[in-house]
Amino acid sequence: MTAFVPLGNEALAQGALDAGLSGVYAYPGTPSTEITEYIQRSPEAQSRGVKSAWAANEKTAMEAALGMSYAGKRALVCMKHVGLNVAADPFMNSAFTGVHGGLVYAIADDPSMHSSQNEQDSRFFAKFALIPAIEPANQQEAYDAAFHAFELSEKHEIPVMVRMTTRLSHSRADVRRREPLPENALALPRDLLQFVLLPAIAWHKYADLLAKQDEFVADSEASPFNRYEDGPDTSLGIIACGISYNYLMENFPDGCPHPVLKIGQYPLPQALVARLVEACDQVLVLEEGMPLVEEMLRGYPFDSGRVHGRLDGHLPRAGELNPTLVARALGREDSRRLFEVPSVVAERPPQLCQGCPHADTYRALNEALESYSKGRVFSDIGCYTLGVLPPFNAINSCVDMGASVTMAKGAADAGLVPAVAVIGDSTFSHSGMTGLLDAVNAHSPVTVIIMDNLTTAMTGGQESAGQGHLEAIAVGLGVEEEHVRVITPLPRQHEANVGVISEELGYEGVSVIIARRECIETAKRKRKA
Ligand SMILES: Cc1ncc(C[n+]2csc(CCOP(=O)(O)OP(=O)(O)O)c2C)c(N)n1
Ligand code: SF4
Repeated sequence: MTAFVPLGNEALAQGALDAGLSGVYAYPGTPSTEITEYIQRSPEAQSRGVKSAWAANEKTAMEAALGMSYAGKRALVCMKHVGLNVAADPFMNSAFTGVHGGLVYAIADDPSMHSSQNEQDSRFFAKFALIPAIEPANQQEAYDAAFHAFELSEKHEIPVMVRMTTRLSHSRADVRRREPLPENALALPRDLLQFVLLPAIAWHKYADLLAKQDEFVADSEASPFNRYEDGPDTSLGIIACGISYNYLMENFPDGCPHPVLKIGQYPLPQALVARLVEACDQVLVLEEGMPLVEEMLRGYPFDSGRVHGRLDGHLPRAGELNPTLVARALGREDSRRLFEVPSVVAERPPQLCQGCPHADTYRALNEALESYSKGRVFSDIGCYTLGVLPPFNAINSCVDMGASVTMAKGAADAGLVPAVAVIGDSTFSHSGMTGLLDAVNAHSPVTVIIMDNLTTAMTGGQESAGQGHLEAIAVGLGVEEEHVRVITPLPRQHEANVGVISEELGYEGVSVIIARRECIETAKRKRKA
């Protein structure tokens, strides 16, 4: 078939389309966003009617995909690593229900936290849920992973994770496409109680899941994503997982002299691992993220100090790997050009765009708060988190999506009154609404400012689920209508906005101020289009 030069994310997306995808369900988050955007832009997906609207959050996305799988069709779910925390409930339970149509979870991890609040390794989640995971090493494998994952998923009636990482998601290489597969027809599961996790059924489901584990290992032993490459120098054997295989090979352009076990499918292929461990004196484990494989090898009788990696300082304990770090771990530091950012690239702290509506909201909020002690603004995650930096110095927390409203409530419960939450429109519909209901039920003295820039700006301007409904949602959740206020964050409205915020700060109940003006970047893009 034809070749093309996609991002890793785009390769996975095209692979899913070619593998007979009927729907993608996702909430945006770097580095995963392009998977869904690619499908949304694809003329082929449009002509086939592949479903691809953004969900309100990762949990709703995963459950909708599970519903599509129930109806017999192939569904893909995409999110960043922290999104999987939000979707953890359906994720874990879907391993018990199993699937009907193929179900693939594309989870993009962000080691080194380029655009994330923490560093996690989703392979642990796959292990926790006892489901297979595929970790592509390059763009071709990302494309092929979609086919393989859907095949595994339907063969074992189990959801399958495809774990991506930032560098693979966001770099390009040529990929050869395969002959596309047709989509599945609409069909109900043979057993109409398959998805009913009542305890009596869940007992059996758990037994089924445990019974499948040996089959998963057998599949891993034979997987095209796992490969044993022999080498003459057995003083060291190397286990290279996912993209770290490429970092290894960059150090050995003429071929690696050591035996290498390339890992791209989990659970670990036990026989292949045993072969390497038995053949070599020492074992170096290269893995992007956390030392999952290294931890599994440690503590076994064969270990006795022979297993090296992130846990014994051969590689840094945290952060992304790169060819230079791998060269150092191999004691070959001088043998190759080091992977360094050229000094011509000047470091520049992130900042709000000139003319950003959030800047005007923060100026008004700071002035309205002048008469109170500092430290009472709980923020959320979005462009507005940049309000932590000068010249605003406006916020005091940023923990996880939705935590602004609930932390403000808890602080108000403790006596910090007024307590302020600032939350974007997308984050509010993702996970702020339930916290607002808690605040209403407790009549907590909190002022919630919804920074409504009419988009999900931070991840590139996707539509936001609550758009057009925010006032109705606030009132529907029980906020009194007179305390649902709308302001326009513009310099010429500054005095009026300070006035509204000051009034609501003085109200000893729940108030919601919607600061509404379109993100100027989204507006520019719309004008250009
Ligand atoms: C659980 C989780 N999912 C996704 C993300 C990625 N992400 C960070 S902020 C954000 C939404 C930003 O939109 P909004 O709240 O409207 O604020 P804006 O950036 O538009 O100011 C997203 C999707 C994340 N950090 N955590
Ligand atoms: S992208 Fe939009 S919301 Fe984000 S800083 Fe720029 S103008 Fe503000």
